[in-house]
Amino acid sequence: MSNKKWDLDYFMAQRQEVLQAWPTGSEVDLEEAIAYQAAIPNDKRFVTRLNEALAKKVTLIQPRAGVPLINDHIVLLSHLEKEGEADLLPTTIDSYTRLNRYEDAQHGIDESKVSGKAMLNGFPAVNHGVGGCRMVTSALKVPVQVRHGTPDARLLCEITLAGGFTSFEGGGISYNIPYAKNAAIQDTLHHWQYCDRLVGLYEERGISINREPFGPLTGTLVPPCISNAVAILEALLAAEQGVKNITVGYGQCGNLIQDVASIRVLEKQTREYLQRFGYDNVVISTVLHQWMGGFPADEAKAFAVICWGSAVAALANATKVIVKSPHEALGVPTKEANAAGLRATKQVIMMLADQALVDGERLEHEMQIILEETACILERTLELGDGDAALGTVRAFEAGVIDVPFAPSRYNANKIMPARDNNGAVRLLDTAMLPLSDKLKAFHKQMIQQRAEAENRGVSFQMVIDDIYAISKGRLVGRPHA
Ligand code: 8ZB
Repeated sequence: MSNKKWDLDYFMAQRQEVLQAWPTGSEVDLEEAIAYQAAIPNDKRFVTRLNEALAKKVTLIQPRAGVPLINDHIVLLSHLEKEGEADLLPTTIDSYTRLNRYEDAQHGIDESKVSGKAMLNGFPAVNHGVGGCRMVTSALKVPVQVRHGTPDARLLCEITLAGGFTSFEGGGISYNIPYAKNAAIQDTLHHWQYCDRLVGLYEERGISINREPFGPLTGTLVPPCISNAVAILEALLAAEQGVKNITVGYGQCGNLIQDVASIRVLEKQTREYLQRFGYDNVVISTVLHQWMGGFPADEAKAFAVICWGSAVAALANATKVIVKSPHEALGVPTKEANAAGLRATKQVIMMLADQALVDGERLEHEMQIILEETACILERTLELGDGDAALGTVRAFEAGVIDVPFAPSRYNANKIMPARDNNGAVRLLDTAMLPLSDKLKAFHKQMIQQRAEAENRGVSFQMVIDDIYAISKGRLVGRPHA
């Protein structure tokens, strides 16, 4: 396992096998796909829209959405484009496809046709094949991204890029640890080197494709230093394979200062690490995910959570924001509810477009904390890999040097324990094997202790549980007897 650009021969040999995993793989002809991509107008490319947003310092809005049948999916995305005022569109892939269970996905398609109901929780792009994907991407004015959660996305990436999608989410860490129990990290890093090498091939031919590591990870009280470290590692791995346009992401935690600080240092530190390893011409943008944890079931309260996330995205000047719907507590939203979340978001974004958050001491301090914590984790990871980011990643997870809270993966230590401090910022109640400096460890301890005193209780696991449910119950910090 190493972070080295793959030889073309090595890639092509893998490719033979990958394309045989399902019959639609044979529809992919790389030369024809490159010609198809080259004919997509610039204003329908993801990278173009991101570059415009970066230049104008505005925040774009993007939903999640996917249904099993091609025509229904086009109707859905058209609705989000027109009624939701979406700047960027998604195609959310169903769970069977994410697990490479294409036969089960086919049953879901067939049953959806018979019943007239959506029998899959997303769009099965592999089964619909190159032609089906092109029907979707060509039907819309706005560029479309593949959003999923697939540990082995090699065939999905081949088919969707040939299918006219101009952005692809995921990475070997961020689509493994939160999504799989038994996928070894070296295996998923390898699968994602394939995807990044494929994107690199398109780039070599002048086709710009956006890549986006999945920032929020488990979406549950993930400390910024963990998600930022993972995003930066995935950026380094992608850049090595020839990726030129990366959107690094972060899931809103809930404290304004911490959230703005996280996005700012994420962008800065990603640039620094890319430069240090000699990846000079990579364009970096950022994405803020509106709250990824448990939502209130009440729609009015859900809108409030959505709007607060929108405010954070605007004040942090994130390049885009991924939008939730008022149905979040219930499941996959109707297209109307999805569009409503988008419009609420757009209103807040536009009202804050001309305002800047006053930079203050607290913001500077929070940025410094996250920068230092993330550097501790990344430097130790690189050391463990003898300077290699891929090998270091494998060893860092083995050692608990990178540890994602509440992850299902058995390749994750699951030893750290996050909890909110008295202002609702996510801190560490237990730093476990994280390689933080003594100063940083003392800071976390002090911040949690402060809260315990304010609540007249001892520091305990009960705080963690209270915090997990707090937002769905109408507050930020899980206070006792509240
Ligand atoms: C990790 C991402 C989870 C979020 C949403 C969930 C949740 C999943 C779909 C979808 C609209 C879909 N999500 N699948 N939203 N259409 N097919 O992703 O609700 O917010």
